[in-house]
Amino acid sequence: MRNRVRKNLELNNSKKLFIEAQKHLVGGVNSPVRAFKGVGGTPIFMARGKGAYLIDVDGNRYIDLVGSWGPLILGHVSLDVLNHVRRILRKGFTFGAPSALETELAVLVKKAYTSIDKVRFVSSGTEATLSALRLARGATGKKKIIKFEGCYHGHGDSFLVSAGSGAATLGLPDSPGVPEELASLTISLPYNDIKAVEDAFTRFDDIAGVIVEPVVGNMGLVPPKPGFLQGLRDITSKHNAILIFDEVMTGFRIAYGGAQELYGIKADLTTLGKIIGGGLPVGAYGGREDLMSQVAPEGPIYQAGTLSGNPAAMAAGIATLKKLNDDQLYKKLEESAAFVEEGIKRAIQKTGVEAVFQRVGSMATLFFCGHPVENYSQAKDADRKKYSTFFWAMAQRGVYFPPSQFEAAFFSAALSANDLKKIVRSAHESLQVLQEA
Ligand code: KE4
Repeated sequence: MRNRVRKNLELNNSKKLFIEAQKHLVGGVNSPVRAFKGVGGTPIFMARGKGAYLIDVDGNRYIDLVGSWGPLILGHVSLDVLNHVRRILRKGFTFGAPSALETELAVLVKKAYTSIDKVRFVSSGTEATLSALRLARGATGKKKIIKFEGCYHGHGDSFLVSAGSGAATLGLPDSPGVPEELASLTISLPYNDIKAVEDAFTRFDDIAGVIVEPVVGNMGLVPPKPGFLQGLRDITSKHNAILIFDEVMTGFRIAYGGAQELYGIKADLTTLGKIIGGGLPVGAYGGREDLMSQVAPEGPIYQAGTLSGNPAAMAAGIATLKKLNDDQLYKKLEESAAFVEEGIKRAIQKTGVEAVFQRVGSMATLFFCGHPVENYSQAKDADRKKYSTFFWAMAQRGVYFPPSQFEAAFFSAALSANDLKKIVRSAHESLQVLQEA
């Protein structure tokens, strides 16, 4: 059965709204990736989400494989989440005072993450990672931080840093506005290169910590090579440095206990976001008691936030995690994503298009290159033009892939068997479009 293909995707209302938006909002968006620079064309304005689907302002319906970049693992407007948020909102939007909901969500997070003794909620993943970095520096009295090329930890100054000239050299600003003095405290290394980390610790004795996406989503989906994460654990323990697992994307995504459950490694600090807010603004950092107890008001390391622990966001997170705490749900997610992986790999073979499909759990990326991707320099070999053609061919067939080669696709528990078949069929047809181009 062939797909219904909307040859010229009708985007007139998106076009009009984008023209208007650009007069008032920087780039017409509130986050750069939404401007579709990665795939060209008009950014698609969405009108509503419903289960596994997005409906845009021109009435086009898509199977949603972005899920707001990760939070919507249950799909759009999950009734359990909606009803709980409604109940809580009726009692008040925000108090600027403690509420029992914050404790309730913290208990759920701690049950999933045995490495977390204490939690602090914030309002975004960026707040979580920059707070965790301040804590690592404050607790160790050291200044440098190791991150990995292609990993994204939000827009905190210390993370907008690219590698210096050679491995284990001091970082350079990746954005105007980031002072060189600060960038030079960040060492940016190739992901999956444990030798480069060993060299950095040999070369520098003031490394406060290592922050890593334990499974990378932000250069496209790149899994850790066997031994890489354990290597980071061993090296940071040996050198009294803090191991920070940035699980903003992987937390409750690749397993209920995230990468730490999947790979059996305990981080010293963990950052979370996305899913724990069920679609409302939340971030969190947490970890060892001896570290977290140094954060204000218990300790001297300062961090605060007006809407931290916001009742509605807590309610959305509580309802989401309660629903997720079900092995059958992760089993279904794994089966769905594996079905799509198998179908797309078959389509790659049949069409002969040069592409590799990489996946961990319900996160995946189709790279348009001829080799597996283990780090950022390999990811950059991918053909972005081909990705853009693929993206629009899929959109015409009603499947919404991430509008960037360097982002992960996310599968939700709301996807039906027919949705999965449609994704595979559309991918096959879209790869054929590339083959015939
Ligand atoms: P936020 O500040 O966007 O909530 O979280 C920052 C962040 C931190 N750590 C990881 C591993 C992340 O993936 C993110 C944010 N992810 C991007 C998607 N690649 C958010 C989408 C966007 O920037 O609009």
